[in-house]
Amino acid sequence: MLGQLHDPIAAIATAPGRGAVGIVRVSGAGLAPLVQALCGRSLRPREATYLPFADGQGGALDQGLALFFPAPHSFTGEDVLELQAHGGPVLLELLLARCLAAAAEPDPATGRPRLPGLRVARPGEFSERAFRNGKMDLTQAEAIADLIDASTEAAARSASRSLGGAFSREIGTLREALIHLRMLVEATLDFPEEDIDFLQQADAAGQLERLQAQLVAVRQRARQGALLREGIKVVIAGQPNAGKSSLLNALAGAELAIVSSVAGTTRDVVAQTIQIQGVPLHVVDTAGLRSSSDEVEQIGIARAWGQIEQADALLFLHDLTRAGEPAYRTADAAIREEMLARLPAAVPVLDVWNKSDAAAAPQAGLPGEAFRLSARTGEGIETLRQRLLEIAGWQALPEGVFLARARHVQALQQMGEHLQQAQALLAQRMPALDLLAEELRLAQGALNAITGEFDAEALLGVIFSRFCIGK
Ligand SMILES: Nc1nc2c(ncn2[C@@H]2O[C@H](COP(=O)(O)OP(=O)(O)OP(=O)(O)O)[C@@H](O)[C@H]2O)c(=O)[nH]1
Ligand SMILES: [Mg+2]
Repeated sequence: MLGQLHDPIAAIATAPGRGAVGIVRVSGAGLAPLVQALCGRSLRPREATYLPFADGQGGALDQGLALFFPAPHSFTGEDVLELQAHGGPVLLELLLARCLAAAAEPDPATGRPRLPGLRVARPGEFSERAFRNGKMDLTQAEAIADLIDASTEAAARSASRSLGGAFSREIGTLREALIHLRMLVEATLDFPEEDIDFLQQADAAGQLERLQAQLVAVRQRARQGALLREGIKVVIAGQPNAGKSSLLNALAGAELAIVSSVAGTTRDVVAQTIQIQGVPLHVVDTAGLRSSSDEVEQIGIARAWGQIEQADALLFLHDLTRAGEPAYRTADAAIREEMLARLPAAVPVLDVWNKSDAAAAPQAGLPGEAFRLSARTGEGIETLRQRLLEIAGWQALPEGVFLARARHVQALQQMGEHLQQAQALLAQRMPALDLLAEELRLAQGALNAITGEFDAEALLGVIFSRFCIGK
């Protein structure tokens, strides 16, 4: 495995298909002989040189730009060679194959292979090397993938902010505060005669409280970042003919799902991702819920329940024109009961009354604040969009959001839980210092997992060696 980590690697770095330019990239230690073979000359560091790429038989595969980045000043931290050729898939495959062959051939100068072990890179391996060689931390490496995958402008901008290190810096600030606190506690452990007075004098409780407050702010922004990246799933459910498919179409601005006055039109699940202020919402239209003897409709209803159970938010749609019918209200109540039984408590349910255009003014028995709209005329749709954003938990934060992943949010939450435990311990009259130290250590473990820094123990050692408690 270790050998694998250091193997030289090569890959076509540009997207598959045809384009004006295509890039083959090689990373490894000691690329100079390979550069010589492919380019017929040595290259000045970080300067583009226009030249023919040698095919190994005295001819040229293509003409293009060659760039050589000697270690450690490269993306991966190793020697990197970039060949920018014309962007034809066959040509690029040939160029990549030529790199592999030239690497295996003996170097005329030494008689040994030019670059032993050169192989095709696995997905993400260049970034992995950049991470392993300390060129970036994990959040930045992930941000590269997120930037490439970004489906909205807002997501791209915040991925770019994470890549620039905005998220890492926030984590770094938390880490510093935490390490300082750990130093105090561990020092107290090492010098028991100092015990708790020492912690009190150093205001350990105050430090812990401030750290919690900082964490809350970072968590909030990370949650927003994760929302931008992953979005939420909104399932539209309700009785047949309530206008669920019409509402999906209205939200999407396109005729995606079949609409008809026949109750039980929708059988399959129809999903569409829409954006509201850059936040992706995966909206799902489902079959109307009722007891049915139609086999296909039954399958559709079972699928609808499957979707409901996976929803992050539920849009329970009702027909306003039927609000006065007791049987209709009874059926709605039965559906609601089953929804509540099947949904985790945290999933919000938004009641929406559709067909406001066709209904007479205020319906008896409806709560005054009942949310009305018309999928047909579009009345109330904009308000619904805003409501959905609120339900998703989106707040436009003033400092700008950095893109984060669910795993980051979870890690920050874990850290918060350990800090809470630590606070509880510290609040006791005779705190169990070893338990306190352990909770803080676990908190730091959660934090380190975010950036992929596992050297915190070593770091503590360094700090401790210089740490003087004044005696
Ligand atoms: N007046 C009025 N009619 C609407 C509105 N929305 C939907 N309808 C009509 O209501 C009927 C049912 O609409 P759909 O969108 O197919 O309803 P659905 O809830 O998807 O129905 P199923 O797929 O059968 O569960 C159609 O005739 C629509 O034209 C609305 O806002 N106002
Ligand atoms: Mg439908």
